[in-house]
Amino acid sequence: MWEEKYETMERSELGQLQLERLQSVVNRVYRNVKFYNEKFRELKISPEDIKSLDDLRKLPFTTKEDLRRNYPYGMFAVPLRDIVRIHSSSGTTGKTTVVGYTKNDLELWSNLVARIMVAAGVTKDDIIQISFGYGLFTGGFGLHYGAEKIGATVIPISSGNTDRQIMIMQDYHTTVLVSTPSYALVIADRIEELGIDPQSLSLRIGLFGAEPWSEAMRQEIEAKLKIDAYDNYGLSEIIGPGVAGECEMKNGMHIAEDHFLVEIIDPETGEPLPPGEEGELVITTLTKEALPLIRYRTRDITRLHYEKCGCGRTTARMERVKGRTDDMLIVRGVNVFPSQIEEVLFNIEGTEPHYQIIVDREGRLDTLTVLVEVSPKIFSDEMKRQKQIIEEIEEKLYSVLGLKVRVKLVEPKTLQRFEGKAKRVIDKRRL
Ligand code: DLL
Repeated sequence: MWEEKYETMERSELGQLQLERLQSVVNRVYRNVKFYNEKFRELKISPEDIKSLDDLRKLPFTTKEDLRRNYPYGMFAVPLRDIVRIHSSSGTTGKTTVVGYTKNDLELWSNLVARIMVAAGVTKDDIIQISFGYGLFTGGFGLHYGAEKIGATVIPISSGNTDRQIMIMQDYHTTVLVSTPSYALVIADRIEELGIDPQSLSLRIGLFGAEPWSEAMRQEIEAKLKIDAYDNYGLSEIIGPGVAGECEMKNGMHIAEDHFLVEIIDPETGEPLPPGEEGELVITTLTKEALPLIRYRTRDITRLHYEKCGCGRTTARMERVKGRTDDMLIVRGVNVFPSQIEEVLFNIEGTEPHYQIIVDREGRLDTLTVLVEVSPKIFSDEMKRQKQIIEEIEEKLYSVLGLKVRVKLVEPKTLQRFEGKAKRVIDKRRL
């Protein structure tokens, strides 16, 4: 473990540490961030009211909208001269938000990423190819500094140019691939297409994150690249990657709870839910200096588990993210997460792991169409076989979603590929 003392802390001791840190951060935002100062006054609360961790629920939520309203630097808790780095969120759901780091924040970030890397079995002997975009996105730089921290060899290749990725992987003997899961699949497909035997590569571990992916997709990537694939989670507003990551048990992502206080709430009512219930993840940063956030609503849907893990860590584990409250589709009143469709598709023989979901409206009725690539063999097969596959997918989707979905098979390699986060849903109702 990278920071065993904190990763295996007795939960009562951890609670004490969290409370001290919570009191300190609440004090800091009250004094240094106008937004929080006003909010606290409005709600008639003062930092002294936080006497236990349960008092957290007295504090207001922070939303992405709040960050947007205070764009670009309004939420910073330190003067700009103490900020040494700026990143921003990917802006997939609107105007980007700006995040800042002090020197200490960068040090913390590197250590948190080192934790998730070590948890996945990465060591200083590894050669790590970072195929996340570098730049304003936190993926590239975040994983980069964590990898250097543990003393591994870093190849900062960034995303894109798949053939070059593969050439470097072969020539430089890459042992760890870091990217989005969808880009890992693109690389895996290309390796197959080029007739390269994945066993001839030195790859052994994949660290994937930044977008939702299913268990079936993990198995697909592991089989194609002959590696162990681990999930890791984070978001720019909170720090970037390093918030949580899987250990070798692959049984949920360990959250760095000594730095992040987590809750699950009902996204409709905002009420905290008991452990194990599914809902929206809410995070309070306990130690960040530049941009401390109180009860930040991530919009990510997951569950938390608190039992001790087989690896010995005592920190809470979050389940793989099911989706975001804002990419949940409501089709004829039924809630649909793209990840549910993915799970079905990946378990069907003859389909490729590339798909697109199209929501439209015909008259007053919403329609859901799923385009799925099939293997070249199926595509050239007789109509009967294709019809069977369509029926099989439609039936399985109906049983999972309770919704009639139209399935169309498309030729291999016709759907768009992604080097960063995949965009699989086209909602024509809003266009
Ligand atoms: O995606 C940070 C990151 C980079 C995490 C590299 C992991 C690896 P943002 O661009 O701000 O930051 O996007 C954050 O991405 O709220 C989730 O909706 C989604 N997300 C991130 N990791 C996962 C994951 C980075 N492992 C948003 N599973 C988050 C599912 C994820 N969704």
